Amino acid sequence: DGNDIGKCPVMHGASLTTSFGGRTNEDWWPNALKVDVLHQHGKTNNPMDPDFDYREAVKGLDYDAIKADLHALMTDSQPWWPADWGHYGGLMIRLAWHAAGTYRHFDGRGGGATGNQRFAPLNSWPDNASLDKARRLLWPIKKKYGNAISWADLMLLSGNIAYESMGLKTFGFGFGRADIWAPEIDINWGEEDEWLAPSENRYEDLEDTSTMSNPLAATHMGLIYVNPEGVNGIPDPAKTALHVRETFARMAMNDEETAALAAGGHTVGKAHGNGDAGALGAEPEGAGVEAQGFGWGNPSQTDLAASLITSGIEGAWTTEPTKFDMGYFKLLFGYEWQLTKSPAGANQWEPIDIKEEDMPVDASDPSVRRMPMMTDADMAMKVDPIYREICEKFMADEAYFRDTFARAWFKLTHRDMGPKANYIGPDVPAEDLIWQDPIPAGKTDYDVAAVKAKIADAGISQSDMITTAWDSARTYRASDKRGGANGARIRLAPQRDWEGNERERLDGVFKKLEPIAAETGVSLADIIVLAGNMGIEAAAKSAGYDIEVPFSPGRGDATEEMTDVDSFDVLEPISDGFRNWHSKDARKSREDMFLDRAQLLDLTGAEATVLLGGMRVLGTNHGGTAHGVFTDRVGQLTQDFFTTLTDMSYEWKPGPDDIYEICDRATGETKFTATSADLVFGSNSVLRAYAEVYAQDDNAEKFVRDFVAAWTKVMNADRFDLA
Ligand code: HEB
Repeated sequence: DGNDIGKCPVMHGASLTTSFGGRTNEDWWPNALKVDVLHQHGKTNNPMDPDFDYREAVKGLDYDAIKADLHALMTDSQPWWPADWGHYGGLMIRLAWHAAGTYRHFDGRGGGATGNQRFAPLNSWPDNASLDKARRLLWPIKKKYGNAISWADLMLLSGNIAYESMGLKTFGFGFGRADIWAPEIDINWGEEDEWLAPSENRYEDLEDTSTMSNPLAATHMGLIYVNPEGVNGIPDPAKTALHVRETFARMAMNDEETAALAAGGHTVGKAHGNGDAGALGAEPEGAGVEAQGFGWGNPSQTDLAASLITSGIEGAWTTEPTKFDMGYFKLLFGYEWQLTKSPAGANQWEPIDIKEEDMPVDASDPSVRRMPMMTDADMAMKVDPIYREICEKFMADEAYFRDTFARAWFKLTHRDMGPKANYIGPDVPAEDLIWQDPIPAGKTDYDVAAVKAKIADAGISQSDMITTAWDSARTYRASDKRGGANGARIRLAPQRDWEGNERERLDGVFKKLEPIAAETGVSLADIIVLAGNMGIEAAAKSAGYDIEVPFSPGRGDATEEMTDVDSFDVLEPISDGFRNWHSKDARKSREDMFLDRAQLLDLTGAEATVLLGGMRVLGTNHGGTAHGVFTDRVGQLTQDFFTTLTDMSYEWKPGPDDIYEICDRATGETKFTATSADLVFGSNSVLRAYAEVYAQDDNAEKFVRDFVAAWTKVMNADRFDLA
C-alpha cells in the first residue's frame, strides 16, 4: 500500500475472523448493541500496578531535566531517520498536532489526551505517515523517565519544546494525560472501507461543507483535517478554504485560531515527497514482524534527509524552516504562486520568480537552494477573504501573531483535558480561558445536615429532586471532561432551555432552591446534587433501606461571563435513555443513544443497567411518561424493573409509535408500556445478564448499594477538585 494522497488503496480484508480464526459475533450480528464500548481501558489490559496513578506519578517528574533532554533531542540526528537541516522540530510539532488534531467538538472524542496514536487505526492513518519515526525518536526519553511521563504527555510536550527551540515563547503546558493500553472502540472515524475514499462519502452535499456527517471532522477517512492537494485532490484554494473552515470549526477553532494555526504550523519544517510515494511499504499495522512497528518503508531512503518521503508533497514553506518567524507570510503574500507537481506527483503550488535568497536550502546540503512550496490549504489562507484579512492583521503585528498562535496551540493541545484543575506541572498558565469552562471554587465547610433540613422544608417532590440533579449531571462527557453538575450551568442559557431539561419543571425547582443557596452561601450546584441525593435516600427508605448517599461539598456556580454559550450546544442531550426520552431530532436509535451517553458518562455495563432500571421505578421519565415504569409502587427504590423484565408471565408486543406493550400471557391484558431503551435490557444478551443480576432474590440489597454507587459516580464525575 502506498501513501499517495489521491490514490485509494483498498484496506485488505476488514477482519472477518477472530485471531484464532472463525467469524466473530460482530460479523454475524452487526446490529447488536456493542456493550463492549463500556469496558475499555480496564485493569485487564493495563500493565501498570493496580495502585498506579499517573497524575500522582507525573508530579515526581524532573521537569527541567526532561525539557533539557527534549531540547537536545531536537538536534541529535539519527541515521535511520535523518533530521531535516539537523533539526527534528518540524516533525515533533506535526506529531503533537496530529495527536491533538483528531479532537472533535461534537462528541468530545479524539484528541491527544490518551496516547491513542500508538495504536491502530491512528498509527497507520495515511495522514500519520512517518510519525512512527517521531515516536521512536522519543523512545529513549520515554524509557528514561518511565512511569513519570505518559506517551500522551510526551508527544504533546515534544511539540511544545520544538517550538521553544525554534524561537516561539509558548503559552504554557499542563501535564496529566494518562495513557490507554489498547485502541478505543467508541470513536466513529467514518464508514468508508478505503483510505482517503472520495469526500462525497461523508457529505450530503460536498458543496455545502456543513453537511459533513457528524461526528466526523475530516474530509477523508485517514486524514486529520483536509486534503492538502484540494477537495478530493483537485486544487482550488477558495473551495479548500471552506473545508478548512468547517473541519477546524468542528475542532472548536474559529477563523482567527485556524489561520494562526495553519500559518504557525507551516512556519517550520517541510513536506516530504522527493521520490515515488507509491513505492512506500505497508503502514505499521499492516507491515511484517521484521518492520517492528515501523511502516511506510521507503526503498530509496538514504542517510540524507532529502531522501525522506511522507505525504508526497515536497518542500519547505519558508526560507528558514528551523526558525519560528514571519517567513510564511513573507513568501505566501510576497509572491504569486502557480500550480505544479512534486517529484512524487502531488499537486502543490510554487512561487513565480522567487529571489535566490528567499529559497530555503536543501534539507541535507546547505550549499543547494530549493523551491519552497504551498499546499492548497496554505493557498486558502491567501485566497479566502476572511483568512486573508486575518493574515494581514498578523503580518502587520508580529507580536499579535505570536500571541494568537501560542494561545491557539495551547488550546489545540489542551482542549480535551477538561478544566484547569486537570493541569499539572510548573508551566500551567495562570490565566483562565473561556474554553476551559471555568468554575469558581465553592464553599466546603458548611453544615450539610442544616442545608438538607432547609431543602426538606422547601416542598419539592422526590422525582423533581432526582431529575433535576440527574439533568444537571448527565451532560458530563469523559471524552473531553466537559459538562457535569459542577458550575450549575443548568440554570444558565442555553442549558436551561434545552427540551430535555423541561424548562417549566426546572424553573419551579430553582425557585425553591435558589433562596436556600442565597441564604446559606452554598452553591446552587451543591444544593441541586444534595437535593437529588435526598430524593434517592427517601426512595430507598420507602423500599426499606436506610442509607445515606455520599455527598462531597465544594461545587461552585459559574456565571454567564464564564460560559462560552456557543460551545455548549454540543452538550445538549437529544436523547436520554435514563429518563426514557428520545427527541425527534435524534438520528440514532434509543439504544444507541443510551449506550453513547453511558459511555460518555464513563459507566460500566452493570452501572448503566442498575442506574437505568432504578431510575425507571422512581418515576423520573421525561414528560412523566410511564414507559418502562414496571412497578405499581412508583417512587420506591425496588428491583421491580428487572423482575418484571425477566418475568415469563409477560409477553412483549410491538405497538404503535415505537412503543411496546407488556401483556399478561394468561389474561392478555396490557400491564405496562415500554420503549426499546427498556426492552434492550432483556433482548441484548450482555445487558440481560446484568438485568438478571439485579432481578435476583439474593441481590435486593446489592441492587440498592450498586444504584447508590453508580448515582454517586455520576454526581461526582466532574469533581476533579476532589482528586
Ligand atoms: Fe501541516 C507538514 C498539511 C495544518 C504543522 N502539513 C505538513 C505536510 C502536509 C500538511 C501535507 C507534509 C507532511 C510531510 O512530511 O510530507 N497541515 C496540512 C494541512 C493542514 C495543516 C492540509 C490544514 C490546514 N500543520 C497544520 C497545523 C499545524 C501543522 C494546524 C500545527 C499547528 N505540518 C505542520 C508541521 C509540518 C507539517 C510542523 C512539518 C513536518 C516536518 O517538518 O516533518
